[in-house]
Amino acid sequence: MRRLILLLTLPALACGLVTPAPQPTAPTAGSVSITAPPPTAIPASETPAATQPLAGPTRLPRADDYEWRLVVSGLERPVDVQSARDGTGRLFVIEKIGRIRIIENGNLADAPFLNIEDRVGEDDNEQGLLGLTFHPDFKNNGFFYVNYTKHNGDTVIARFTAAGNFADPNSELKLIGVNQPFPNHNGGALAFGPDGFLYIGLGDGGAANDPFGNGQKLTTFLGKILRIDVNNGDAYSIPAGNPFGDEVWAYGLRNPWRISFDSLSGDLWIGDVGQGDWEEIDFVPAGTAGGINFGWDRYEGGHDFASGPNLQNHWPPLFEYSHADTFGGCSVTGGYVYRGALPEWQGVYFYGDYCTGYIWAALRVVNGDDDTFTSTLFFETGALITTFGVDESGELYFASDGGQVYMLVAK
Ligand SMILES: [Ca+2]
Ligand SMILES: [Ca+2]
Repeated sequence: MRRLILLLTLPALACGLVTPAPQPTAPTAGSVSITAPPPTAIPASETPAATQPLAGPTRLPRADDYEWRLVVSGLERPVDVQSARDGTGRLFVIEKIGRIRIIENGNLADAPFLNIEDRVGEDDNEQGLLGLTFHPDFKNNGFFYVNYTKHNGDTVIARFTAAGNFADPNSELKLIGVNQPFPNHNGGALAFGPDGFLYIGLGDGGAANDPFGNGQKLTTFLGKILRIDVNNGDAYSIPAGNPFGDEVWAYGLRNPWRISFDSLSGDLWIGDVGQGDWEEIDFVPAGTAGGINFGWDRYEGGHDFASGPNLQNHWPPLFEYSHADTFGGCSVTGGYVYRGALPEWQGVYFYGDYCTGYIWAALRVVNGDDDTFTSTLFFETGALITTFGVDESGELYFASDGGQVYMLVAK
């Protein structure tokens, strides 16, 4: 049963212009000047009980007290930042051209962890090595998973095996291949859920207006989130609880550019890139059964898009923002729920926009089954935000298309 969610979306009330040093080289889309008004006053009428395991802060801190600190620069179009959660503290950054680089002790290692440039096609902006995640038992088995497009544009989901700071390109085991009708909307996100299954985000295949209706069509993997069991079967097996008896777990997505699970609650967060008007964040409470219809292309965000009868099973976005909004953007980058060392950020979901460099903080006030979510525009970075990431301590990062990785820190 889905929890009742009380949605309160505030306009941009608390915006901190936080300029990392050195400044990202990527141009800032738009010339919006944001001043920092007083801290957001979240209606804190509900005080979560101390026994609630998810209980966190009931209001956001002051943006001025935080900054995005440069960790490394010089990467070539980084698009994913991941931890192996193996106790080494390493961060792994994907370069779209087909490499994975290691950040260890704050330094970017010269030698790639993985180099598969020979098989990755990235002629189009949305093609390339696009997603990475590590097996929950990576420390013992060395398995990690990637999502990339081949030279012909088709998607591959594959497993590789690592040894130390190196993964043999010949260790590839292909799990799933997906034909791509157009160069764009390839998705890319990979994440292991609290159920131990691998979730795979795939876009609708591309062009515009979902010309083949892939989002709503259950006979294609395009426009879906797949769920597979990589611990059983030949390469993988279909989990018994999958709603349609195959790999498909959810549908109605346009281009889910980043999905993540809250490492404490197990809730699923999705950033689904819109077409011309609306960017959306979807939220699925832990334990929700598969078969969810996120609505594309009948809806873009919460708004009518393609003609046709209303979908009776539409799972609407938790948040959306408009391309027309001064404080909006044009391409959402889904992020993570913060579970690091700073108590004031516990349970806050961060997400951003590639075009404007804005970062929103979504506060969740826990109140039994009636949690309240409030999204507030919080940082103006000036960066082209391609992805967020968390390290094994739960600290938050983002990567810029200009080649940098930044970390959220208290000043
Ligand atoms: Ca495509
Ligand atoms: Ca949707």
